[in-house]
Amino acid sequence: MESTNPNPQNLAAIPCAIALGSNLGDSPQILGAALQRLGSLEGTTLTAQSSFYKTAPVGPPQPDYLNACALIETHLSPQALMAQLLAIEAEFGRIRQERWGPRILDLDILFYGDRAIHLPDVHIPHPRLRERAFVLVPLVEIAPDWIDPVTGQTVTDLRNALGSQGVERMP
Ligand code: ROI
Repeated sequence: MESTNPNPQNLAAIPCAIALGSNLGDSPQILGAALQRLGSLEGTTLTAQSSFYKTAPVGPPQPDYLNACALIETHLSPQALMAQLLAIEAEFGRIRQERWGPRILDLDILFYGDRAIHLPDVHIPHPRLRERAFVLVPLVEIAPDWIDPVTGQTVTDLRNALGSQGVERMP
């Protein structure tokens, strides 16, 4: 049916990198289920997932986080993908409250192909990814050679510039 075809022009799927984080509830279960949900989004395939990492909280004192990254290929637009990620967060009970507060599930778009996108609620690449070891360490596992379109550096370069303090790979 034409109206429900997410890709009527058969455009190529765009590779995207997504960050996942949780520090409330059963975080390993939550991240596992969220990864499955990413792969079940319309017009979207989950192509890689990192290990899970226990990470020291950045921001105000709060419990340690569990972080991971995923790669997807999607036909969704950046805005539609963002809306779907917010919907998944809501399914898991996340209420967007305190800006730097603890959360059941946080999903962020890190990269959308090689595009730089600035819309009122969508900023891609994620503006703080270069200063966050809890993002770069999992990401280097699955996308070491991805080039950040803003700096021209690879994810490996960015991680090496930052180190991996406070980030511990889970067995
Ligand atoms: N700190 C860590 N370690 N991991 C996160 O996912 C995370 N997310 C956040 C803030 C509050 C910035 N701190 C975090 O949003």
